Amino acid sequence: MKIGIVCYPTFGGSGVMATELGIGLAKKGHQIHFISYKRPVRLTSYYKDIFLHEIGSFEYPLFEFPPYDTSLASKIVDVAMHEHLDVLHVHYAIPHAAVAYMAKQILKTKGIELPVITTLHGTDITLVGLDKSMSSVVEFSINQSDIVTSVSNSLKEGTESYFDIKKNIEVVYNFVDLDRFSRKENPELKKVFAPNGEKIIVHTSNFRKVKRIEDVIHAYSKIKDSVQANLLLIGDGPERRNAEELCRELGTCSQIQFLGKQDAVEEILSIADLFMLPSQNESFGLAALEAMACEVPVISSNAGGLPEVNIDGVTGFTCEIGDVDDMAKKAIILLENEDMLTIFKKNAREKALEFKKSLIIPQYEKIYNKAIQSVAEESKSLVEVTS
Ligand code: GMT
Repeated sequence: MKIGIVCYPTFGGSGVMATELGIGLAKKGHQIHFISYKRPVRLTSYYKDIFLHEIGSFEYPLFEFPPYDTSLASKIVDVAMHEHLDVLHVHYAIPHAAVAYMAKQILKTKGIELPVITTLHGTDITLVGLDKSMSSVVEFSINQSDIVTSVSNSLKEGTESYFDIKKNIEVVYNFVDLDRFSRKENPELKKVFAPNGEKIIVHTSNFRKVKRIEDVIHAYSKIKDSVQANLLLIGDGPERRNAEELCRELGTCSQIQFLGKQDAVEEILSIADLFMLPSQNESFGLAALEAMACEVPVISSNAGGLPEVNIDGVTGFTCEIGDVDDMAKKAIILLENEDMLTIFKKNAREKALEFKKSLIIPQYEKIYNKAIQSVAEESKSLVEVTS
């Protein structure tokens, strides 16, 4: 199949998933056309069946905001026509689902039927999509997609309760590359971050408010009173400065390292004992899954789809949002009990196996075939009615 994939190119989960999906599909013999405003960060190698079409930014003195939507729609039309796309898969509803609808209508006038699949990732529904300034377009464009998927049951239920959805939303979980994300012991690296045999706690995110980084730091400052542990914070974003301030206030700076954005996250996860993700909202929690694949138990909030990934009392613990006392208490129980920690590490990897790439990619292939078939049948019946 010739598959167009529209995504954000950044470190965020939706871009990471879209890129990994494209790479996985290309390895299975499909031709992939990424349409994005930059090279996706996870697209680091050359693949003969992967093509990148960058959306340019159109500057003109009249435009306070360059018209991304119009440039993207034109690009989709161009790629669909000239590369003969069989299907278009857009990741993150805003504005991609609406733009895909526009491109589909333009292509129709040229006699081309392009099936469109929209994958909802989380904040496009739970945060940005719910804003009154966006919601009518989000609802309309979800209903206009040929097939809609969401990355967890929780996100599906949320979308159906927030909007008037006429489509069946299919749940296709996020996936992880279990070869890349597997524990590879590295005593030398461990020594760098834990020179006195301290436990290592890790958090990775885009440091947005929704991640509640302050809860990681508050919980850590309680944990360290009972257990010798250091905290590694991976990623960057708007909340980093506040997080740094908080460490200074709490006097924990010497045991907390801000590592910034990292490409080889799996190397750091491989030396970790515990992962923390106390988010206010999390449709799935890809970062938690990647940690679990590296045998790292997770202390998370119970927001959104997190309980579908992190099983309370098995792969880690899920706590009420903001309950840093409970998070610290559960972390201490785990870190102080070697036998329990070993079992949870094993359980975490075992649970991650349910989200392996080779199980999830065929689900998308099936969805593409279904969309292609139903669009073909629709246009056939339209021809029969009009002739
Ligand atoms: O987590 C973010 O803020 C980034 C965001 C994105 O779309 O890039 O992540 C969302 O999509 C990921 C991939 O499907 C999910 O694993 C994250 O849970 C989800 N984030 C939220 O719902 C906050």
